[in-house]
Amino acid sequence: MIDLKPRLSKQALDDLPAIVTKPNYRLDDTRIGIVHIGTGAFHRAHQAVYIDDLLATDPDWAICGVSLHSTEVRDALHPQDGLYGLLLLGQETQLRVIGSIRELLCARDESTAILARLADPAVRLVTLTVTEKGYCLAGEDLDVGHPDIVHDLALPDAPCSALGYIVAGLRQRRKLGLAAYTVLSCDNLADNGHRLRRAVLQYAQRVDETLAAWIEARVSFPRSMVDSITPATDDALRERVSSELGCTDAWPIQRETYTQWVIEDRFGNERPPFELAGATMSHDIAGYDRAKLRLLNGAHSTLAYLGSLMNLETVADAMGEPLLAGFIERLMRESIAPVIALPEGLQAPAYIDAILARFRNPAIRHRLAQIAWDGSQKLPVRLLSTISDALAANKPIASLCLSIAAWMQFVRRQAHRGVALVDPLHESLAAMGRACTGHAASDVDAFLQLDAVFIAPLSRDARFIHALHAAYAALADASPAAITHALTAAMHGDRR
Ligand code: CS2
Repeated sequence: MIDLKPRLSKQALDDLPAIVTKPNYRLDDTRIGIVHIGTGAFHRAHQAVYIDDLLATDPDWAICGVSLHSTEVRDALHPQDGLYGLLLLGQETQLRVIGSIRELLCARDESTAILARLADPAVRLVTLTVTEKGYCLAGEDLDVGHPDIVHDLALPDAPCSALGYIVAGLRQRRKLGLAAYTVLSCDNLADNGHRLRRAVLQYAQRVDETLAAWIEARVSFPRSMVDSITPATDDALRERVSSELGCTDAWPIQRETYTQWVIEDRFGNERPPFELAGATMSHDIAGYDRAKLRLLNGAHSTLAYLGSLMNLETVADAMGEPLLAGFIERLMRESIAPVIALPEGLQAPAYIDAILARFRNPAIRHRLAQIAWDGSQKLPVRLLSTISDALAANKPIASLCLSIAAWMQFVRRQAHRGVALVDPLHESLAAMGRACTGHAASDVDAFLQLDAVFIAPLSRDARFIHALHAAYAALADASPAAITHALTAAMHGDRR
């Protein structure tokens, strides 16, 4: 059937149904103040919405969205004047049109325009959501063998990585005598600002030592904690949003109603009044990101691997399985919460209750397969750091090790089925998965050789290795029956 609906655009705004919330500012009155690298769903569901709330009072903070690799987002949103629908899924649903992304550029063919934006004095803030792998780290340090870093170090004025662009922009600013911009990581990484700063300085050091010193002295890298569950866009969402808008939206976004953003208030240049849009400005956010990554994301990844092995499809489906839901709840309450220092004012029981309710949200179909992506990057910050802390405190780790063993079994199953993993280490993981025989000690020991994931001293800790062998063996052939058995055993193991 031919779709006769007009495309979502500036012109179409006036004719949108009254029930749709629209930008409460004139798009043409705004000016770009932020360059954001990584225009994926999370950015458009989270930061772009906070900025959309601010533009009526402060029109100088519109966003220039930069995609590093794919042209898809730009090509979808350009004909829509950067506008897109955001469906908020809670007890009631709400549809908004977001207008804060006023320019879209793709590094593939608009590198000069991106560098010009980075040198624009009106840009005072560069933000990024490039996911764990976009930081090009090996452990805590810059991965100097990473192909993108090798490329950028050879051609620092024609970069392809986020670090390369950040540094190329700062280099121009220094040359032009302009103030530096603040660089704010909005990625779901522990200590995201510190890690980014370290990687930027290590990279800049290799480009030009005096530039590295200038960056060290002038650029601030605040930390931030971001939280909002954002399932990937699918055709059902495209159809639903386009039909509710009465115009075609090529790339709408969906997310839960809940959203949180805690930002360290340490900006070297002017910043948007984020607090007016509901963000929390703080001087100590370490506790918040630890709590979020280890409780919410640690539980999410566990659900993703165990749930996928049980042939379940979504987080809500997994939470509908009483044994798995019970395991997740105990994992958070008994294995994770007791070994993390929570920030003042954050009460673990209430925080965990809220996470469980969010996971059960029936309005959201958050696919476990999406959360299972990039396990090699996610497990260290989400679960392995908790295991290290639990061992240091002499606390039980059987349940936590079951999460890690479930990932290994998941890798093994996908490899044997010939299903490609979405993971920067997919090639080595597939080879390892194919070589797995089901013998716990040899399979687990092969995975432990992945030193980008399992870092010493944890990877050599006899208690960890022993618990991991036991968890992997308990999952046996990773059939749903074996998993049921393993879940029960792990919970008893930790209680002994
Ligand atoms: C999820 C996160 O995909 C994943 O790995 O755990 O994206 C999660 O939904 C967000 O961090 C919630 O803020």
